[in-house]
Amino acid sequence: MSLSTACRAETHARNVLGKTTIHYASAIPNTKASTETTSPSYYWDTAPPTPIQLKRAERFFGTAPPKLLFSATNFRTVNTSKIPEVAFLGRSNVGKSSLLNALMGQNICHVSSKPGRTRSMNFFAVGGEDGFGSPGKLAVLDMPGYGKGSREEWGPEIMKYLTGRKQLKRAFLLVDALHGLKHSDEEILSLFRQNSISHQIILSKVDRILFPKGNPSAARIERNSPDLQRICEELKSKIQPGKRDGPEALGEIVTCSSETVLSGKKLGINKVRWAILAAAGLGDEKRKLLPADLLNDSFNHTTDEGHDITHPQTVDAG
Ligand SMILES: Nc1nc2c(ncn2[C@@H]2O[C@H](COP(=O)(O)OP(=O)(O)OP(=O)(O)O)[C@@H](O)[C@H]2O)c(=O)[nH]1
Ligand SMILES: [Mg+2]
Repeated sequence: MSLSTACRAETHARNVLGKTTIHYASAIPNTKASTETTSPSYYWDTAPPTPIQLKRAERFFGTAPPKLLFSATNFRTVNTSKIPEVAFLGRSNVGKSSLLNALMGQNICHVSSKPGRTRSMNFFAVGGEDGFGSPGKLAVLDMPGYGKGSREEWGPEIMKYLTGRKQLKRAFLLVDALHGLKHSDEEILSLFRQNSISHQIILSKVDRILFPKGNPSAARIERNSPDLQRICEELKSKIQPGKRDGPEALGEIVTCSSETVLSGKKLGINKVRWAILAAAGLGDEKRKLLPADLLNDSFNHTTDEGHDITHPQTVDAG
């Protein structure tokens, strides 16, 4: 994608859906300040993250290796914790554990092509020590999926967690880009609204839309983005059906692929990272990025084998 095309997509492309203006945040241009090529995400209640915010989010997750805090098979056995939490939910096989691995830069969650692989709620601390005894400033939570291959009794346990957990800042609901929203997703969306649980949609496995055949490339993103845009537009009315039964999903749909690397980064992962920080109230961290950080990508090195964050010895203070 040319710089001018990307800038145009980033700053000008807006689609008016009903009374809402959607900011179509497409590939971030390949400038020295940001080398990230990413899939288009959709922001109509919020502003798309800036390159600096994306870098900050990447840096937050790269500060220290993730740490498994605990696993629980029912809500009663969930440990107490003081740090903010975000949870990843969705149908089995939608890509929750893969996304968490991509976010944390380590293959720490179990991934399988067989639905129902994750069988407990797994809490991971990220962002480095909080200074009050916790190994992380934030906990991210991998949940068992619902639907095919899942255990019947998970539904009530997940709901107990969602409604009873004070420090839960947001539930991220993954929707498979190819399969779209299913009845079970609509049911959980309705429960989110009825129980006033803050939630937003992540569109997973977008490589299947953007690169149905052939290798990932910025040109293919540009060519196939209208398909992705159409999927998001259709989702919008379903996730924001009006406030009749409670607060709707946040008006942003972040799209990602945990298995596609472009320009050395997995597609859309920094945008998901930023959405997490924003949800947890950690987005306004005062720590400054030095100009060198924006030019030097060395702390987030990706190999063909996967996303691999090397943790810097020092984090700039201030
Ligand atoms: N094409 C593609 N496949 C993916 C992507 N993310 C995950 N997968 C594949 O989807 C399958 C399921 O991935 P998981 O991460 O285990 O899914 P899950 O939602 O955690 O599944 P459960 O734990 O069973 O609920 C695996 O075969 C992954 O390799 C993606 O971005 N693109
Ligand atoms: Mg899983």
